[in-house]
Amino acid sequence: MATEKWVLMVTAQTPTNIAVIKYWGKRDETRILPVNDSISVTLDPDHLCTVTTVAVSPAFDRDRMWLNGKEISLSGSRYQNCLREIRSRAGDVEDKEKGIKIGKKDWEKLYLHIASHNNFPTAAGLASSAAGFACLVFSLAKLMNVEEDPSHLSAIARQGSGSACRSLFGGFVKWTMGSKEDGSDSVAVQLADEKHWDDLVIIIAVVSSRQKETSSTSGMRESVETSLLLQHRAKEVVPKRILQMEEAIKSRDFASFTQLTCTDSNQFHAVCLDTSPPIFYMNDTSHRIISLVEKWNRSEGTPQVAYTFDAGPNAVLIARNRKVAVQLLQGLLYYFPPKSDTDMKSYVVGDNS
Ligand code: 2P0
Repeated sequence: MATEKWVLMVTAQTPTNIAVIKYWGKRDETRILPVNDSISVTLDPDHLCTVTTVAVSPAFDRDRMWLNGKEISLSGSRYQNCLREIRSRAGDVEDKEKGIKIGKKDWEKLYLHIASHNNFPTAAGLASSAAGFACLVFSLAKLMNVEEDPSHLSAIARQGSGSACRSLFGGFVKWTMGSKEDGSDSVAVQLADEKHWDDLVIIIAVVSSRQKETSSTSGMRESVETSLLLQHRAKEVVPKRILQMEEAIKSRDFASFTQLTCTDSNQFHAVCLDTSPPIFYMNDTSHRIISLVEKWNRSEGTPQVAYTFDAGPNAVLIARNRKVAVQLLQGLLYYFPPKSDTDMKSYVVGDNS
């Protein structure tokens, strides 16, 4: 390692992902191991993403991190687990131009500075830890020359936030729950790449920008402890649904994809209602959007739009193609006209054309 002062840095950008078969419930809280498999679609990198720069220098005296410009603590176990796992896999790094040589062992004595930004307004209530932890792990792996494939990296990102493991890949991604106690087989795998089904357009209708009252982490803990429906869902429903969804994605069967996506979202929210005390993530506007899409799909005779809602009231709408997306946006603006800046806004996030 050269003795003079230097800084080596890497910047990466990682999009968030939207689950079409939901992850809800952990069998191991520390390692973040889920009670069922899940499937998601990763958004385009230009939308709803995190940009992270990681830097290393002998001038740094401790690990530090800034999120959207504000310093945050790295003392939590989720950050510590990710940093430890990455450091333990660090390789030799050489930058001939700068005359920097870092040996494997040197990483134990070097500290990191991390700056992370979400390119999506946090006020929209869609900020997700998925893109954040995926980007952190990916950028650190690049900086430290960690020679692991994305699935192995996904198992590290998973320890930051469960859904983060799915953001290590583009396109359609499955998070396999795994069966090993140490979580080494609880990894993400790509089912289909970004180009496989690029007709789809994803529209996010921001219903409320308010912070959710129950975090996903505590909500799923309460569901695991109290909901019998969650047990039934994890054991009996999701395993079959995962196979059906894999088939629907493979064959680009939009009717089947829509039926599975909508039903799974509704069951996830039914589990939330079955939790004691019940958790309400959707509101009246969310329910009105569901009714609108259901009526439209029925009147067309064949599904045009799939809906899915995460741990909040905002609608994620997946249109079968660009033409349908335009009609959908017109419908949303007609039925939910924005009265002011703070009213519902729609963000088209999946339009590649
Ligand atoms: C999902 N959600 O599959 C589901 C659907 C929300 C509803 O993953 O505790 O932030 O960090 O593992 O990943 C949100 O949960 O929770 C989530 P932790 P995470 O996308």
